[in-house]
Amino acid sequence: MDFKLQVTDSKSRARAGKITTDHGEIETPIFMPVGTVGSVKGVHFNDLKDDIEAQIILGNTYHLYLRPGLDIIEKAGGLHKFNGWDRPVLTDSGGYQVFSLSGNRKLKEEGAVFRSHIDGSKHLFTPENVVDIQRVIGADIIMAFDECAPGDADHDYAKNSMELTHRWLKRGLTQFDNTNPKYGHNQTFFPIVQGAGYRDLRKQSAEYIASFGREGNAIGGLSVGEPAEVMYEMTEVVTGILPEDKPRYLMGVGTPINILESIALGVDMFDCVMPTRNGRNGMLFTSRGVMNMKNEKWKDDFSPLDPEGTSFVDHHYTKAYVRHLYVAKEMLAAQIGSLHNLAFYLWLVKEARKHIIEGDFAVWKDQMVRQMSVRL
Ligand code: PRF
Repeated sequence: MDFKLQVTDSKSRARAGKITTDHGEIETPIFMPVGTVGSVKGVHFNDLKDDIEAQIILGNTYHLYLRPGLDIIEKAGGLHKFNGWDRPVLTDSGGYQVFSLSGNRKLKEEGAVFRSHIDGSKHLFTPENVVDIQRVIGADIIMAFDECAPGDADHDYAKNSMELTHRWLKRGLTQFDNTNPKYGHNQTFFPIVQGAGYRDLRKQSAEYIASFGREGNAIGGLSVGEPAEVMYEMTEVVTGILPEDKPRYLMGVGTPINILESIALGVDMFDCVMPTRNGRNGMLFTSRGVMNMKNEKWKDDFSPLDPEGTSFVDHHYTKAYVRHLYVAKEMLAAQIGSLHNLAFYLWLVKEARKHIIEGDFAVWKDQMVRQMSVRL
């Protein structure tokens, strides 16, 4: 993997860059649609590629390991061959999913013992085996195994959790550096900064993570229930320490406003279930604000879904028709909402990139934040 920092904004820490992988280029800042089980829920790959031009998608180690299982993925020749997505893929390590999804999990020095949310079977994830699993999946970018402390963790808990994450990182790196890709394309490994809502821990973690000089770095443990100001403050501490010449990935963030504010703080990569999950439920993000498509007010509004939208669905369907589909619980409603929201997120980061390059990012960002705060 290679990262070229192209432009740094003079009035904020925002950056424009380009990541090159064996599966193609990624222009940053970028949003990565979430494809948990190897599919972006409700969205065909031709729409992802040709309509909204997604450059990279995310998959989850936890889900893919449990189902369909590594034997099937390996037999297919890796996830790219299995699902037909030939652009870059990043896989999350399972650290976060084990804690948020599986019942009675137990943390040990060795790793995390957990029960499958599918059939209750017992499994162990270690910093080593999640590297092996991500090798089999064939992700272009592999994530370290970490513990994401709860948003309200006290300092003691957060410190111990961060130190465990650091010890796990060393083990994961050793495993990564002593194993090889399976399918002929290169893979890279991103460590993850933790430290909950504590400046001292965030600083310590960012310095530790930076010391490894890996090809990219991630910020975890944010957007887990803490106030947005805390998230921004922690992000600012960390981006002030992580190397300038490596991409920075803020995990699981966030709303369109969170994304613009974090780009201003020097973040390059994002993922979040929000566009697809909220899209399925009828909450649509636009450059003029948020629409609840189930609302009565749209019932006879025959204007296009989003006149300023970039996707086919924005111009082809009317608000009244899409509202009807949601009310009737048609699966097409969820498909339209997901595609619209992903198109909007990808437009937003592309536009941010354009304004960083043109030099008026800060002004544009403030204007967009105001516009997007409206409830339509
Ligand atoms: N760690 C990992 N994945 C994550 C997170 C984390 O802290 C978060 C927190 N926002 C989302 N996804 N491995």
